[in-house]
Amino acid sequence: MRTQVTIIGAGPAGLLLSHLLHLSGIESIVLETRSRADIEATIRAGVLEQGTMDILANAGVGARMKAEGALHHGVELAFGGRRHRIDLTELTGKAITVYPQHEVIKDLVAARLAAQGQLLFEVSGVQLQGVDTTTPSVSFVRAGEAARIDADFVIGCDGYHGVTRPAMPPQGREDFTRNYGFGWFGILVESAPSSDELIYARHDRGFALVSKRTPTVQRLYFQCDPADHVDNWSDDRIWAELHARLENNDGWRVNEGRIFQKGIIGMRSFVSTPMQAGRLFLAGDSAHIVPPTGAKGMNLAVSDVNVLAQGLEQFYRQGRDDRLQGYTDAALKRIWRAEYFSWWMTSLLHTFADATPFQREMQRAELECVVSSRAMATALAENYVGAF
Ligand code: RFL
Ligand code: PHB
Repeated sequence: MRTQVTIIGAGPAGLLLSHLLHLSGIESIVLETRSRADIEATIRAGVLEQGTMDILANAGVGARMKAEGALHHGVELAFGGRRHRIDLTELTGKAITVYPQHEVIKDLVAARLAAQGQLLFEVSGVQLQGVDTTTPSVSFVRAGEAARIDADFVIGCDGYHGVTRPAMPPQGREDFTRNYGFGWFGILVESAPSSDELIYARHDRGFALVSKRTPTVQRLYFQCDPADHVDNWSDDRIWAELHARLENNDGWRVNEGRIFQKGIIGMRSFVSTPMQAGRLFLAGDSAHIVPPTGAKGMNLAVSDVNVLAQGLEQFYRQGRDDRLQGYTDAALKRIWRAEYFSWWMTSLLHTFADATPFQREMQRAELECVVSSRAMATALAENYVGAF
């Protein structure tokens, strides 16, 4: 097989890149280890920045997002028994949309298939060859048969645990990592949302987050030990923990309901540079990870491939590669900003096992500053909506 661009991974980055390239008349093939049903059912992110919505809408995949996504004009910070609203729209003129990542995936898969796009699901043994040449290839196994795709470019959109980052030439690579030593316990709950807006809560027992998916499904998280196991948490224990962390003095309580999904994720910050080596590029989680407190991961994946698609379009239309050569620098500006904000939100809202009493007071004082100073609230709001 031959194509112009081989894309490894059918997450938001890989699917959107394939679609953007198609709109520019560039052919691609997407390779994915999991099944279509599996990628369309995996529960992950929920918050889309305005810029992400614009990119999806301009690519013709925004109709359901606009109809079914929930526009949010503010978020709440809760601590010391009180809730404080940050008015995103008043402070920045922008808003965010809560629309689940797996719905974005469904919309992108449908768009690719409607345009006869080639998505190869359930492949295994993906390996890269000739990444230092102008004719890189990818070999894999599909339905028990060995296959190979030759292309002009290979793009790694295969997430943090993928095969493309390890295939980057080691010379000159620099990785930046921070592990936080805690995780998030996430649940899906059958019940009406407890709050119209997201609530980020800091409590001495640990962080908690109230979000939602649909008018009948809530998404809730609480800080936990990343090595803990979901089986250690009965429904009663989960509700007791959430009520304790979300306690407040105005009588508001989180709505209980049937818990139909439980999972634990670790929290880390990670950036791997450069994001290009010859004809091999990385985009999305394959190159960088943020802790979910800033709700930035999927938004970064979308902005990476938006930059990359423009570079590939310039290459094929004008025979120039200066945009492609500038990809790492252009993408990293936004990535480091999101890394900073995600680290800051995480530091502000979680409990740290090694924090001294002094550090705990600094955290409390900083939260007070954020909710009482318009300047600090504006800085949070600008970063949260992605106005940078
Ligand atoms: P993905 O989504 O991980 O997709 C990678 C795909 O590649 C496949 N793959 C391979 N395919 C072929 N060959 C191989 N060798 C392969 N190895 C892997 C995988 O099966 C998969 O389908 O990466 P991508 O496209 O870069 O997208 C990144 C986002 O998924 C991620 O950043 C977000 O989910 C992060 N995130 C959030 N982001 C936001 O913008 N807003 C949020 O509110 C938000 N909340 C979250 C989050 C992530 C979370 N978890 C579960 C980590 C909340 C949570 C709980
Ligand atoms: C979610 O709804 O899954 C969600 C919302 C905000 C975050 C992280 C996750 O910061």
